[in-house]
Amino acid sequence: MLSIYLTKKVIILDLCKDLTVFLTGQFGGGFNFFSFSLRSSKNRYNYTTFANANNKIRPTMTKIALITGITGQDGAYLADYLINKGYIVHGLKRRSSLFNTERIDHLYQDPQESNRRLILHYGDMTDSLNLTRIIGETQPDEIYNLAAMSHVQVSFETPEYTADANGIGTLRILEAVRLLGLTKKTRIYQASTSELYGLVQEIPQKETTPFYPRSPYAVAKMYAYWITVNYREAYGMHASNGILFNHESPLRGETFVTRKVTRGVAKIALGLQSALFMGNLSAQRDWGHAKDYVKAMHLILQQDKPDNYVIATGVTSTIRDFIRMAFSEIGVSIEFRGKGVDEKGVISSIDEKIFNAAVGEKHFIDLKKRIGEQVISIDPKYFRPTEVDLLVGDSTKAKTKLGWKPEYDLPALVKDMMQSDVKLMKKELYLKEGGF
Ligand code: NAP
Ligand code: F7E
Repeated sequence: MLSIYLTKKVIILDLCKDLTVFLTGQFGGGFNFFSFSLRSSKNRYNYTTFANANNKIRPTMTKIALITGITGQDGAYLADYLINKGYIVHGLKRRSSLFNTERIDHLYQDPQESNRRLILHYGDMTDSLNLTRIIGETQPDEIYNLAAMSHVQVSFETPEYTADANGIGTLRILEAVRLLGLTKKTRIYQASTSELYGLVQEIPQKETTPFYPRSPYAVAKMYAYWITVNYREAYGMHASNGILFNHESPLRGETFVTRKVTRGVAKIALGLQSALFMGNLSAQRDWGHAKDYVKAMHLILQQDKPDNYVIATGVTSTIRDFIRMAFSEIGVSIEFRGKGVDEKGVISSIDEKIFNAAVGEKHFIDLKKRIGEQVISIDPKYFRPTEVDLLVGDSTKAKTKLGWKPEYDLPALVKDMMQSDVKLMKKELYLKEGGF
């Protein structure tokens, strides 16, 4: 029986019990598109036809991506990016006692909605049966394996779990694709890391630099790196490693150093916190913006051949520098005095105009009283048993082969994070003042 539903954007034709056709389109301006999808009780096929102003028609099939770690920083930016490119995105999320989808809530669509672009599945990297079922059901064109226990220091406390989720978890994905007969269809992106370089053997680090991992996290990621290469070589799979250097954003987890600093500085500015306790301030990192880095992940899977790519800015700075830059974004100058565990950061001056514009006049008087006071201290509990002292990447290969170029430099990243955290902490202050 044929029934027709009209909504603002979609025409839905229920051809029979098992077959539905969705028609969507956008016309006008210089660019038109028309797409239709067929959904049977078992499968869904999506087709999109683009026509430009000259009416040259280029039909393309809507791609399906599966993102593990979709609730994390990178997963959220990548899901947004792919949905805007017309993908249907499936995401693996862990069951938790509280909602853990805050970073992707703006993309969420109820399961009852038709023609969904984002579909979430419960799962875990330690559960092969679950991963195999989800990959079988979703038949992805691209898998982005971003799920991991991603905190280096925590990996010293949970080494076995880290090896399982980060190392064997990657094997589970690769093997599921192979067993399901998807080796020719499904391309795989593995979230490899600059932590592989650890005790660096070369400066800057590039694709050919030998690895020397320095944490259970990095050792697990080393297994994941090589098993990805092995499946590529053994079974001809389109499986690639993105060796990404540190990338941050307003969505960065609160216990990574950059976010800890931007949140802390915003709280100190608003009088919500008096000081920040830090670990090794001399470590050097090559920090980029996560928004730029997820574009590289996508580009890597669009290449004819799978490969390994370093994604980095090529600029390295100390944690101390990052702290200075975060304070300076709100007009506060910090002077570091002393060495080792006795090092401290003291407010040396405040630019009233910059502070008032960034934070607000009403908070200036209180912070001004703190000039000369200590706001940064060292707590050795943040020192790691083995540290990665210096990372700086050479992403020439990505720039030349992928055409990848980051838009954000470090000052632009710090500005984005500080603006976001000042706004967030103002909300916190408002709630606190309201008695919550
Ligand atoms: P993140 O914010 O910590 O996100 C990690 C994601 O993995 C979260 O969605 C988390 O779920 C999920 N996850 C953790 N353990 C899992 C498990 N056992 N099963 C299923 N999901 C699990 O990390 P990120 O910064 O977005 O990084 C993404 C990936 O890139 C990670 O693999 C990381 O190791 C790697 N990487 C990151 C950087 C960087 O600088 N950000 C650099 C190089 C490589 P919950 O939300 O439930 O915790
Ligand atoms: O530490 C030092 C710390 O935790 C950076 C992950 O995304 O990037 C990340 O790993 C540096 C280290 O990131 C504190 O000792 C000082 O030298 O922000 P982090 P990470 O360890 O570099 C890589 C590329 C990944 O793959 C990982 O998944 O900062 N540091 N004081 C501190 N670090 C923290 N967390 N907290 C401090 O108080």
